[in-house]
Amino acid sequence: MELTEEQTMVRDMVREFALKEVEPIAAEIDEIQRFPEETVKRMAELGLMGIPIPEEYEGAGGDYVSYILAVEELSRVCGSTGITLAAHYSLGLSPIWYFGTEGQKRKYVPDLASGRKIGTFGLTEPNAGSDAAGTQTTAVRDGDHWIINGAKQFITNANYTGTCVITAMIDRSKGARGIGSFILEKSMPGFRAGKKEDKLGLRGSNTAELIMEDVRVPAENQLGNLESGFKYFMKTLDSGRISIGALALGIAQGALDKALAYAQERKQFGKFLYKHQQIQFMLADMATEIQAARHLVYHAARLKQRKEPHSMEGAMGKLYASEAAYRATKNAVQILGANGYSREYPVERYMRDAKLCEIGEGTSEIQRMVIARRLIGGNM
Ligand code: COS
Repeated sequence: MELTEEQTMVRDMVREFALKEVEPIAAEIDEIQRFPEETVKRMAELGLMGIPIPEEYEGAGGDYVSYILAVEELSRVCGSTGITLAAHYSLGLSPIWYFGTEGQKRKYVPDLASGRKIGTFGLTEPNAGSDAAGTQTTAVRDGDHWIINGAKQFITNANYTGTCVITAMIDRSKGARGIGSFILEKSMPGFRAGKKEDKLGLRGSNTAELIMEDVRVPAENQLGNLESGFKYFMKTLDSGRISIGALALGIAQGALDKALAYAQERKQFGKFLYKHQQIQFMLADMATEIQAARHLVYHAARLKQRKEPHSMEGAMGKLYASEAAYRATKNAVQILGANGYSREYPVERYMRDAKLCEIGEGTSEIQRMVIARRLIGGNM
């Protein structure tokens, strides 16, 4: 697929880093659910934590497609590392970068873009998952502060976050229009991470609760106003879904890499697996779906880069790539047979990791809803 010279350079650099420093620990961090702080530090040194952010704000001054390529390449060897970067950049840093005031950007973006701090996004709650507007966290005005109370759930990077953007209900009578967005710092009294989740997949990524008890947040930390708070979160998800598409794409490609290698090593009935037509068909379907997914995800990324609407295209990329990744990883396990089912080989990890892509940042059902709404709205 056509990439610029710079995009190719970023992809190759991340590929090399991923193979040398990420893949060797991928099984271990999955097994013991260890967040790889050393990898995040290295990603910061390599400028990966804020690829599309200008150098003036301590980013790498690259483009959005390069960032998507970085998520894909990391996920090709380790989905946990891929989602750590995707959640940090697309969900934690982006709302401040795209919707913050100049003062908010100057205060928060450099620490995030340089990787000195990790970003998080607090939307999901025990009763507000797919129904994003169902938030029960509240923000009550007190002079020049907001007092925030509530709890967020399944928050990626929660135990390691420095800066977090969250939603809170200001005026329940207004529904989604009564929700505000706020920037919180981990150091604010009353703000803490809670229980870490024990997950099926992406076990090297950190997922935990965020708890807010009478957190006093300065009024200037509100992101936008009451009219825009919820919309900024929805727009953040529109773009975030492109990075989950890239996560799925990387996982699927990684599974195909492993299945292809195995099919050329393992002999059954006197010939290599890849010479059996059933295996060839599986590999061909995997490769075809991965290529289709890549077109959809890169297309959405290019729209985002050109600042064009990409809500539907991002949802299509995420939906297709996630479902293709789950099928591809299941096939990879099947091709490796009993070895595929064993933890000695990485493909069972790929399959567990792929499942999250059909759930996080909007389930496949939500993606279909977003796509259908755009179709009915005539935006095709
Ligand atoms: N961009 C800009 N504005 C948007 C938007 C988008 N993508 N999606 C919705 N909005 C706006 C609407 O235009 C509406 O504004 P007005 O009242 O001014 O017309 C407002 O937000 C409320 O929208 P709507 O009425 O459509 O809200 P719903 O409660 O029906 O829910 C969905 C909309 C389902 C799309 C939303 O709840 C959603 O995306 N849910 C999934 C959340 C998710 O992905 N969670 C995963 C965890 S976060 S990692």
